[in-house]
Amino acid sequence: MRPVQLRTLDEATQAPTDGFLADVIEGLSRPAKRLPSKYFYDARGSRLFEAICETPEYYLTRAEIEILGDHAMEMAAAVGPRRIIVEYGSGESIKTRLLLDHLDATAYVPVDVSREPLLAASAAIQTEYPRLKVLPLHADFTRPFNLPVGALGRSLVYFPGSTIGNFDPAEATALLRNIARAPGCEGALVGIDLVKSKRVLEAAYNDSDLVTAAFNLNLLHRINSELGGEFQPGRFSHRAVFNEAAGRIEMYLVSKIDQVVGVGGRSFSFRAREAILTELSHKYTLDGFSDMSSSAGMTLTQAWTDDAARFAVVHLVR
Ligand code: AVJ
Repeated sequence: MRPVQLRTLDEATQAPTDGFLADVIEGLSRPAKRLPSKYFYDARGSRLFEAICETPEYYLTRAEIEILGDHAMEMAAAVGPRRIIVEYGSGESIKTRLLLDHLDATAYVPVDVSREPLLAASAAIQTEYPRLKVLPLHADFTRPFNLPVGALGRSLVYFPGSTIGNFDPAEATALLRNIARAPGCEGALVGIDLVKSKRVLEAAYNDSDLVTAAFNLNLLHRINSELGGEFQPGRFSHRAVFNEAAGRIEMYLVSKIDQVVGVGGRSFSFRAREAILTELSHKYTLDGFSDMSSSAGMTLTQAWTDDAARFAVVHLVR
């Protein structure tokens, strides 16, 4: 097949990473330090995430692919024909193909903060689906953004991968409310990871090949290369624990020693064993997610799970 040249539309107002330095300084200045998880996904981080999906412990992606393989036709029937599909956090768009094969969509708008993977995935999709209008949008979907001209009409938000789990309940509700209010948007297909045993969950975020550890530590490499940070990543270790009360995996980078690290002309001190929170990954029950959707003005009308009921794809209608 002939490769296709595509241009990403950059949301002009603000590049997705403009706030990187400000967010790092703000997060490391807090008494309980944290860094936003959206900065994991530079080119290397995106590759590491794809590698996580291949580890035996990280069941999420395989479970979601199983669901799409078994139920994409029912999903397409629920969504209806001739829709614009707007995908949040599209990454490699692997799962999207399973949907597009059944969906009779008019346009596909992948939205991602990571520019190169977005472009590569969009070009590949355009080659494979020549009649589909592919309109990549390089943007941060947590901020208001405009759909590209040519993608106006009835749309569906496709939000797979349990990325919504990265947001705390208030933020996730706000995100769903924004989806519900977007002009032309009729609803969403959302992938969520379901609550299960602490053992299985913690294994998924502590794979034995240490790919997740490398993914977590990549944040420090990225601060070094893009912001002139002076982290020595070997002086931090990866930790992921399931907080049962909050129903979420919490991922941290833990300082191995007392140390001071410079970033952007400032210095931050870390005590031995002090932790930086780098990611939350919420696990839901179907009832809990349905309640949250209702409070955002959306109704959960259908849910599909894999055979082992580890993961769900739900249809929300506004
Ligand atoms: C891409 C946000 C869905 O939370 O499971 C994988 C990211 N972090 N392993 C998740 C991730 C550690 C992932 N999401």
